[in-house]
Amino acid sequence: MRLVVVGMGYVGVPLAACFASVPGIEVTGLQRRSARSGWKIEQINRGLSPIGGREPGLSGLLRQVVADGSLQVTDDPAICSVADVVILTVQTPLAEGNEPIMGPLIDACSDVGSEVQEGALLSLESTVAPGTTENIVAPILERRSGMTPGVDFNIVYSYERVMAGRLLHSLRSYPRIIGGLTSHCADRGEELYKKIAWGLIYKTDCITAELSKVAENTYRDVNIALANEIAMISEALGVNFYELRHYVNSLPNNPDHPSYNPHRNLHLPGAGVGGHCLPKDPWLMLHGCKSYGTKVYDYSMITICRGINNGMPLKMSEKVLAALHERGLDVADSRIALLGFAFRGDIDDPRNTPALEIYNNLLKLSGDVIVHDPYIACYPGVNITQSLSKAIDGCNCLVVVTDHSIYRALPLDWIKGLMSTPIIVDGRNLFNSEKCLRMGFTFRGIGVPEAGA
Ligand code: SAJ
Repeated sequence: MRLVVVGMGYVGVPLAACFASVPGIEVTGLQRRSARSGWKIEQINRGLSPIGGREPGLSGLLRQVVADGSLQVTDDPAICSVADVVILTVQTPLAEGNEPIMGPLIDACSDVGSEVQEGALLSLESTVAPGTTENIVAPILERRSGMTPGVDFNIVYSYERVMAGRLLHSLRSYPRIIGGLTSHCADRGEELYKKIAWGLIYKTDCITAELSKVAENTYRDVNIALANEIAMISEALGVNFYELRHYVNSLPNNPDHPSYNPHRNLHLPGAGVGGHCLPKDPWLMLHGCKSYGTKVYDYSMITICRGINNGMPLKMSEKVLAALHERGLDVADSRIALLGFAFRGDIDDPRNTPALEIYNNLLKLSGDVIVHDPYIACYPGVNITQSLSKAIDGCNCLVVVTDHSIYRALPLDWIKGLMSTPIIVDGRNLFNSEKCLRMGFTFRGIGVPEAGA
């Protein structure tokens, strides 16, 4: 079988490597020589992963499949003309007004449509507004190929569920949802994904699969917003949110009998919600409803929750100002150090990171802000270092933005010895507030009542 994966990103790379490790499957990665990602072509063809951070098993698998010739990457779409399967994993970012930017997907569909061969299977894995496969992707493929989708070739929508930090594990073990343009298409999709997915495979239609994907992430975004709101209320009432969360989530949850178990899963509040999924997918859901819905629905909660999560970076900046003020310090004369720039702990992905807004807010006020991140060495316009002592040395306020594991183990006396004034603002509940107070720190934390409150 000849299989092409379009887009060598967080989804395409592990996917290509997994399929390439299956005997009898020859994989070609298709990557445009764009300024941002063109370098990945040579990087992967040297057997090196373009994905940083901790990704168990990925580097070894990639090295192996490139070495044995099962995987190579090209920038030439003509490879699709001899492909039995083409999987599209291109990004679908949002524009300013939270409308999807369809250019990359449309270009990829046009390239593939011109080359696709009769009988091929095309799978779209990118997260899209519900309705995109049938209303945008299929018509482009039909126009460019001159063939009838679902008859002359097959189309499925099967969304990726890869989690940064555990890309291979999630790709292989999580259940796979396959939406077919026709039931035959769905059957072809099942045959394909059974070769790499050990989990359950569910078959449905395209719109149900598309909506399931964005609903999956909207559920998480809304739950994080709930945690953030209850954390603010906890602070106002002098309650430690994390103690409260322990009690709320203590309700039993027996997966064998969920129907009569009052399951609760309060998520975690924090410095903000970043990444390429949660800030985007709720808007894709709403765009699909608006564009392809057969009736108007005046949704509100999802957009309000997006607003709550987007408001957390400002809450962090406010806590920094309050903590400095408590020590009689003027932010304009203060040096501030942020711990963490990646959008999530132990990865190197800075996309939509809340750290950028916190950095820019504080830089406007203090003029002296430095960021530490163990996985990110540079970022345009950001004063970033990978030396912890350089970041902390002489600073007046230490701000925890990302829950990288290495921060949990930092000795508080070492931190205090380096700082000019011992102030910690903790956006990820990494430090014990009572211990910090006992050691003479001024402490603020998301979901943590102020001392003496
Ligand atoms: N976050 C919170 N509180 C939480 C959980 C996350 O503030 O309780 C923040 C994180 O700090 C981060 C952002 O939200 O800034 C996103 O975190 P995430 O853990 O949701 O990570 P993502 O964006 O990589 O989400 C992906 C999603 N996977 C796919 O779309 C395939 C999501 O569906 C998964 O639930 C999530 O990984 C996961 O559980 O790892």
